[in-house]
Amino acid sequence: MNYDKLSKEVAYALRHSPKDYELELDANGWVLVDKLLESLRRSDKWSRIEINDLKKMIEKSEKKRYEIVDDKIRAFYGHSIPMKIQKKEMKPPSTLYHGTSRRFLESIMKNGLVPKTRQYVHLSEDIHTAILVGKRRDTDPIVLKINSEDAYKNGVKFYFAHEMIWLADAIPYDFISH
Ligand code: HQG
Repeated sequence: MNYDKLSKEVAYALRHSPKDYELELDANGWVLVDKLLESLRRSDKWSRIEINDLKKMIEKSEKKRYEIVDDKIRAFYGHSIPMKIQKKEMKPPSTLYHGTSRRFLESIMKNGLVPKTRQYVHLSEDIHTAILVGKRRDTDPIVLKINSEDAYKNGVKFYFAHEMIWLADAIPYDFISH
């Protein structure tokens, strides 16, 4: 089984187009694993898919994108559906990082970091992850340093996705350096 392809398809189902898969996410983004499997099986590609394939997909991935707990599965981050997924508001580490394309810098300096098509701005705890995120769009990305301690003190809300990824509604440029 091609787990990368499966992961991409699951991203569509759990982050972007649950309706196309006849799925309804709950307030925290969870769906029943059985419902997801049922829906994936309608496509020839995944006609024999089982829960163990989803578990292997999660295990083999270099990125922590999904979790299965009991009979449910969810994406940790990345949602673009209109219904905003509720994330746990939390005090962030004092510094976070965001890797992005150099060509976006001018606009970010003017408007701060905004979620664009997703529900939240995505931030990393470590520089290495930020570089990988930035490299998706720029061979030589820029890593922005977020003074999350000051931002938090000044009322910017942060949300926990998982140990390495934090989310925020928007980050004004006052709290960003590069
Ligand atoms: C940029 C992937 C101009 C922002 C990744 C980013 C991550 C602005 C792009 C996760 C801007 C949005 C999320 C402004 C923000 N002006 N550009 N004011 N504010 N931007 O893909 O953070 O592999 O929605 O810098 O690895 O790149 O799918 O966000 O470049 O973890 O699991 O607008 O998605 O994870 O792009 O990536 P995205 P992102 P997966």
